[in-house]
Amino acid sequence: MTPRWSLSIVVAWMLAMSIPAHAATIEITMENLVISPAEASAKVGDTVEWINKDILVHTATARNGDWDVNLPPKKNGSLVLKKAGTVDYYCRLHPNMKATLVVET
Ligand SMILES: [Cu+2]
Repeated sequence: MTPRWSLSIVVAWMLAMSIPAHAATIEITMENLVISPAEASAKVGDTVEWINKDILVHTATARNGDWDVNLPPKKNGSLVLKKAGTVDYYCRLHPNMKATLVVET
């Protein structure tokens, strides 16, 4: 392996690693009226994708009013996180469905 070839591998690896580090997608499942995981952590710029596996409509509604994502039956909904903080959210239609999202800078 020539030094030049190995350098290009390192550069390619760094590029590949830097993309998910800046914008990950966090998947959160809603199934049988339960949000899982109940506590998820993410960073500003990440996308949160809720996956509704139920045949009911759910929402992911932030208690602080920052966001309100509608999740039709068997559909996904996503959101790009814009600010840091701990956000408690719930389903407006099934208030027992509660979870927390910890967003770091
Ligand atoms: Cu619901």
